[in-house]
Amino acid sequence: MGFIEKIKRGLSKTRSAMSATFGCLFDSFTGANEEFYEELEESMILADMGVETSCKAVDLLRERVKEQKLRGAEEIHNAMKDILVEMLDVGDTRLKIGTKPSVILVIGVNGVGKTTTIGKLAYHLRQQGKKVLLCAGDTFRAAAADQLEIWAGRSGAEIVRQHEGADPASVVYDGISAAKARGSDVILCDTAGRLHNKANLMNELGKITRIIDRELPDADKEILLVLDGTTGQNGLLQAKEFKQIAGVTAIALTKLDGTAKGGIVIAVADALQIPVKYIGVGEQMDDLMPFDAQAFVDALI
Ligand SMILES: Nc1nc2c(ncn2[C@@H]2O[C@H](COP(=O)(O)OP(=O)(O)OP(=O)(O)O)[C@@H](O)[C@H]2O)c(=O)[nH]1
Ligand SMILES: [Mg+2]
Repeated sequence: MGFIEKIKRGLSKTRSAMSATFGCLFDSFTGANEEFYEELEESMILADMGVETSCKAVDLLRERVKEQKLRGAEEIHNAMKDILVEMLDVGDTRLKIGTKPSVILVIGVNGVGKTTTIGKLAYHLRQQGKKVLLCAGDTFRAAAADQLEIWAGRSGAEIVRQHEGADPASVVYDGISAAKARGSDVILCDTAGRLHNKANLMNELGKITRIIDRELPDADKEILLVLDGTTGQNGLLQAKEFKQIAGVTAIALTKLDGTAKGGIVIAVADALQIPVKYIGVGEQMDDLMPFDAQAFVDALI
């Protein structure tokens, strides 16, 4: 299956919801009047683009329609798509992992899909010929490292783990030493999502990033925040917290195959001004797609 087909299939729920609202609106288009703009904004909010982002998108459209004297449904439809693509363009969507090794620290709350995303990402990087090392920084429960180990086996990555309850920063330290010794290209660090409170989380992530900065001062680093696409605006709130706490550099939105509200991707990129670099559209190894704004908007609308 090609890239476009795959992304369309992964977003099929959002796609059909959007065609029922957004699509219908353009099908019955009689002119760019106030009612049209209001309904357009409503259909975006329904797709979870968020009130602020939807409002901004429609305002931009109004301006463009006026400036460029657009009239027909198709012209306006295309202008709307262009605006969404522009709003999604908030930075380079490729991972910055040029140094050997480079580090991707994967963070996010409980159950959003961190470990699965690491597994899929490891596979994706292995396909590009990279030597990948997984670091089991979620030491909260033994099963977390076991789950990561299964993904290491599937994707052809190596893994460094310790016992349950070990200090995550020390696992990361071990991971970095192993990567240096073995000549790994990329270290992918898993972390626990179930920390009791914000102070706790800040403390732990702080310790991990200090180790990374100390041991690999010149390496490329990404702090990849994983968000569950089905949690909608709540995910956006989480993201804002993590942005403050951890200095997020990239976002992966998961489980978009399970939601009709994929507009959350646009809300997240616009509200945080952090690029979405990957989207998850299933549980299989190849169900992680590098994010492409144009392909995403084409698949959505
Ligand atoms: N449908 C679908 N399911 C997904 C996707 N990504 C992850 N999942 C599922 O979501 C569930 C949780 O995934 P995990 O990777 O264990 O999540 P986690 O963030 O590591 O969870 P904790 O370690 O408990 O914090 C699993 O059942 C995954 O298979 C996706 O893109 N689509
Ligand atoms: Mg996990």
